[in-house]
Amino acid sequence: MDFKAVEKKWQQRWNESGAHHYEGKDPDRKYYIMSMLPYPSGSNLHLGHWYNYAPTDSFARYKKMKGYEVFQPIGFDAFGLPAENYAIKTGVHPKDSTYKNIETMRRQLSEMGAMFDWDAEVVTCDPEYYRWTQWLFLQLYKKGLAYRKDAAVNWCSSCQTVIANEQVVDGKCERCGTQIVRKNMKQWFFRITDYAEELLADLDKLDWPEKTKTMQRNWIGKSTGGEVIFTAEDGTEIPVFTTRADTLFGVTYVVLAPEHPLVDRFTTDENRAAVARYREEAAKQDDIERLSSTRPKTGVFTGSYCVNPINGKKVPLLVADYVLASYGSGAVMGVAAHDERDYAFAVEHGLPIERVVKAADGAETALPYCEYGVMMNSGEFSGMTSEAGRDAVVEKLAKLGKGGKKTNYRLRDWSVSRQRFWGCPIPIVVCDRCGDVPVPESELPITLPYDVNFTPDGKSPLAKHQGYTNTVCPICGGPAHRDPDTLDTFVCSSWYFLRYADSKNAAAAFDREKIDRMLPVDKYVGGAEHACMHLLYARFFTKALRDIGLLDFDEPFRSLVHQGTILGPDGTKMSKSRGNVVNPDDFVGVYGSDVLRLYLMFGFDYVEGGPWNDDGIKSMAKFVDRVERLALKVKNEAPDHTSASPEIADLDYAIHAALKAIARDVENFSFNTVIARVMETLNAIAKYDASPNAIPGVTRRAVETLVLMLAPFAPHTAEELHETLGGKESVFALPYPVCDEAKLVRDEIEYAIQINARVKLRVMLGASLSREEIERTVLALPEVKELIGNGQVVKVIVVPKRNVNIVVKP
Ligand code: ANZ
Ligand code: ZN
Repeated sequence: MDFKAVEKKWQQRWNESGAHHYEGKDPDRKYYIMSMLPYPSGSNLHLGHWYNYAPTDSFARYKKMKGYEVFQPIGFDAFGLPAENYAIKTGVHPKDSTYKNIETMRRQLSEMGAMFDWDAEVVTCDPEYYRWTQWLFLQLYKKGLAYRKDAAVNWCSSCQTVIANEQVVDGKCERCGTQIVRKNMKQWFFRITDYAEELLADLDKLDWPEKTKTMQRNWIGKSTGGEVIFTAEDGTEIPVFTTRADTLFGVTYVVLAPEHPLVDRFTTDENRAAVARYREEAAKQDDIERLSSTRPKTGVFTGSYCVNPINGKKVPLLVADYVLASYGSGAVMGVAAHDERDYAFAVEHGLPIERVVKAADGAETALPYCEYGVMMNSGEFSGMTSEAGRDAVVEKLAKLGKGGKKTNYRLRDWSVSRQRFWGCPIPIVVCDRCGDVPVPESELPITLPYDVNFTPDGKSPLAKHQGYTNTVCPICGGPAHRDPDTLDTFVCSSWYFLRYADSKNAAAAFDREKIDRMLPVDKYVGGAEHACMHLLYARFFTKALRDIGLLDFDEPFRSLVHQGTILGPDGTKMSKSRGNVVNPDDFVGVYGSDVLRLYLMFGFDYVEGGPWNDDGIKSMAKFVDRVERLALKVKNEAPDHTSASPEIADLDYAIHAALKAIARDVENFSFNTVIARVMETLNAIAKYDASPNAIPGVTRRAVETLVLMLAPFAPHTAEELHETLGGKESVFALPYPVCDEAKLVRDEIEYAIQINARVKLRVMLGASLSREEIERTVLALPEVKELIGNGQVVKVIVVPKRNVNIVVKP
């Protein structure tokens, strides 16, 4: 087959007939499937793109043949650092390189033959798109969900920008691997923490990989415990968060985080210099390092004391960096006997250690004793178990007005300001008199200027562009300046799946009725690395926009699949520096899109991925050839649906057993077993066709079914062969063949015949035969007689429906 001509022909026909355009005729049959949108990088589509999009497209095509109205959009995540960094290196403007790359990718994606609805395309750096990103920002602002504050943020010195907590991996920048430093800056945040509980609880509703849900649960990090209010000598209250209120009688000191706002107030003059020095040192450490259990526990005394509300005991107030400002209340009660870190700190600084919990079984335990046990030396609470005592202590504190129940989340608000050029401008004007003023909606979009010097120097490039920054205040008309930062590109991708459903809307971000009909997304496919970034942000956006009244569903992605990663042939991640990058074009050029698609599905477990190996791709091409040859052979035959024979029964059994397995495996994205079944079906048809009594019309109708079976996985080939066989409509207008259970009921069962426990041959035997009949029939078979030869049959063991073992003595 001239695959190049065939691919072109069908791609053209699909385009001309608008085959992939979603009409939305019957909302009950809508199926919204999408892959995470690509970033338009400089090079061609890489194997990872193919692996993400091609099998997903096959799933979409399968759903179409199952009668769904499938909506499969695509777009480009077009703002972002790589284009800007490329520009700094080469001088090519990010806008120019991005649009050029998009052009190339559009062409390559079309060549893949995926059924994308290009009418729905979104490009996040188009003003028609980011106009609405800005508008949504303003809606969040109005709702109090976007706010600006001076805060310690994560600074990447290589990317020269702030990044969000989610984008810090093991203390390093998610993009470039540079160690992150903390920096105080005025930044925009989205109040994702308002949704911590709902984001956590709704995970239970989602058909997502368990691992990803667990990662989000851990990231949200809910912790239930109590708040205890200590009181300083001057009456100032110091709340601390604890999960172990049962240890309250064992508190021997209280520690504030170095950044805690009360540190100054409690620091006495003689300690001021030491505390100041300590705080400066601590600012250089990142949170992960500060929490490390092996790190020495440094700290300093403030010179002040506070009082334990449960027993009136006076304990010293210290500052130490193992306490994080951003968690709980930024202060902890030091229980040296029962908390490992507190113990290490107390030992290092000579603080007292008081045991107040003992093992429930009375065992002698070493300190620190961190387990739950029985309370001791705890006044009225002595003798209670930790679990009961914890609650009782918190209850008593509540009565005293010195605390109560408290829940904490690890999740922090999402910092969204970026000090870079190639991003969505923030629609806020800063006025000396009026403060932060939102740009009136009628003035959107605030367009990104083209002529900007984006050489990084730690300041936002837009700040240097006078024409951009200088503006007038929308309220007082006085001189003002625009916020010079741009938005995190994850903001752009937090709502693109909404825009897809109404991408041409010039009057609104989207029409509520329309998206309520089309969303949530039924199947979302993309990389697992987005678990605690994009996938969390998109969930937050959906919930926030629901509360603003823009939509009416709670979750954006009903069902999620992560594709695996294809590694280089050497088993490591593909990278230019390792020289192990496999270019899909090399295979598309030689074998065509369908063969590469088939191979990607057959050669890997979709969610596992694995090292690339092109040994098998040739046999995939041969398989496609064999299907074609068979189709050509029978194309002039009339299909025969009526003849019957044992061979035909075998053939039908093979076809319908395959259909049954495919129906199950496709739903699980288990494409490798699906393709194996299609290949087995071809073998069964070829075997039938080679049998002496074969009827060409029977082969013909089996080949028709095979072409339908193959269609979602090799769409161009299937269209062509369907036409060869006389089909008038697109093969995708036909239903996917379904398993006829009746064809699987066989009155014969296959038995393995063993001689001395070794399988020698397999025979079909009537399902209704008794053990004796089976024994007699088997021993009478000429092949069996030959196997026994001169030996003596000692015993025959029949395992019904499975095997017959003949014990023979030579
Ligand atoms: C006293 C205590 C005694 C604690 C004990 C534990 C064991 P999770 O479960 O992660 O929420 N803590 C509270 N705020 C902190 C902060 N800002 N920085 C560092 N540590 C902080 O952990 C809650 C526990 O972490 C709290 O309970 C507190 O130590 C500590 F035998 O209070 B605990
Ligand atoms: Zn003003």
